[in-house]
Amino acid sequence: MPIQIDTASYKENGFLLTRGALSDLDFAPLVARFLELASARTGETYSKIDDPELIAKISSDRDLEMYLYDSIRRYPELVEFSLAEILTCTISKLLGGRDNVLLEKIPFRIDCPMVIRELAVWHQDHFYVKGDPETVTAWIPLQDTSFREGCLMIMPGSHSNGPITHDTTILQKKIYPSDIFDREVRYVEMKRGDVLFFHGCLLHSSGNNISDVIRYSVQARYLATSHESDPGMGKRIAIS
Ligand SMILES: O=C(O)CCC(=O)C(=O)O
Repeated sequence: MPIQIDTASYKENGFLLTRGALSDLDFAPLVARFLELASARTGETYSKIDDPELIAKISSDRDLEMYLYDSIRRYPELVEFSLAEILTCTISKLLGGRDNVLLEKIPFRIDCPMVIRELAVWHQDHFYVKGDPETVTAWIPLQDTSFREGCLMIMPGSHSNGPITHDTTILQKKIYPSDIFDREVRYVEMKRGDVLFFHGCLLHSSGNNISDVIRYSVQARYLATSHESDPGMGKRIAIS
């Protein structure tokens, strides 16, 4: 079934939620790499990312969690996953042209149950990602992510004010804008295969993972080739 891409809604609301965009085949190489890394590091064999033993192992071993977070980026699967045709085609429509790049730095978040250490409090990506405010983030969960798993929260339409001041520090290193909390909040519950695209100035926040599974997610970022990006986001990978 072709995916509807409502660019007018994206412009107005600052986000687009595409249901069922990715299939198991899209996820398979990335998941296989993750399981291979986890198995090699622990000496155990895992065949799925929601294996309760794997969840327990990662949740109790911060070094393992950080190792997996860092290591997965050294392999090609994360970039290849982020170049899936459905993602790049949607990006072309949202950015209004085919000449776009993917930024090399692609976080693969591992949010363990009941851990808030890495919570991304309310922010605009532009504050951290810098570069062009029209940069689009594709937020992609690797499992169904409802309220319990800590689905992303967004403030629809909040991109329209452009970049705003982030003035308050919390959790040692996270900074949020303190005068935004009179806005409407939407919890974006997603199924595996859904993709949430959002504008660099859309206010959003992690939810708390109060489930008993790990909330794995990928954040890939794209922008027009003619627009600038911050060197901290790594190389610019042309989208063909
Ligand atoms: O996945 C999350 O919880 C937060 C991700 C995020 O804020 C981002 O990608 O900018």
